[in-house]
Amino acid sequence: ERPEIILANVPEFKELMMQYECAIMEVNTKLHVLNNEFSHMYQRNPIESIKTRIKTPASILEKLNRRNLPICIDSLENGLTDIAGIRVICPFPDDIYNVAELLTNQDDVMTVARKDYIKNPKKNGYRSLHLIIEIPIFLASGKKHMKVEVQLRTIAMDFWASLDHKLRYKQNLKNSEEIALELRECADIIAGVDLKMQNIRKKIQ
Ligand code: 0O2
Repeated sequence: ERPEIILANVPEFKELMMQYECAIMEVNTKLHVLNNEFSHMYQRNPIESIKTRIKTPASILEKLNRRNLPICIDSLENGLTDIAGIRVICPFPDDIYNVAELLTNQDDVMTVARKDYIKNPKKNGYRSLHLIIEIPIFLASGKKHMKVEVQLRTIAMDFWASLDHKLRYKQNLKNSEEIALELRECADIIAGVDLKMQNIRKKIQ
């Protein structure tokens, strides 16, 4: 049998994945609460949509291997920080920072790491705000702290990232250098449009 299928059937692994699912539910609820309150106060939503995912066993094994980490529960709880992932898509750049601040200021949320690829975009043009947060979940056996990766980006940044993602899975393209350059140009244009749209919103308000 394939290694990822063996891993997927280990009881301790299944239990941990269930706990990561619970952690995602907690963060998802926090984000929905913030969105509801904000829209009640300002008649617009700072969150356009939320996507959640649990990393697949195959992807977990690939990352453990790439990072030379042993296949054990400790690696899955502390070595990898993106097993539970939430992507928050916001209409405007300032929404990203507002939502991130309101989330990380909550007293049961601890920020483990923060990477601002909006202020410091990646060389290829990738932009998003990445947070690793730790939140408690309450199980029959007691309280457990779980790490969740939260990626916040605008609708436009998400549009760019989805095309970039497709390119990365087609590495054997003949003209990939040229495509990468064009994508980089698009990323910069998109960043400009995001700010322009935000300024228009401010003028309308
Ligand atoms: P998936 O399918 O989303 O799980 P890593 O690169 O993962 O070894 P680290 O420090 O976790 O190391 O990286 P980082 O940059 O903080 O976050 C990685 C995740 O951010 C990726 O997850 C993507 O979701 C996203 N990301 C980072 N850089 C890019 C990029 O250049 N283009 C796109 N489209 N997405 C990016 P995974 O694990 O790659 O995939």
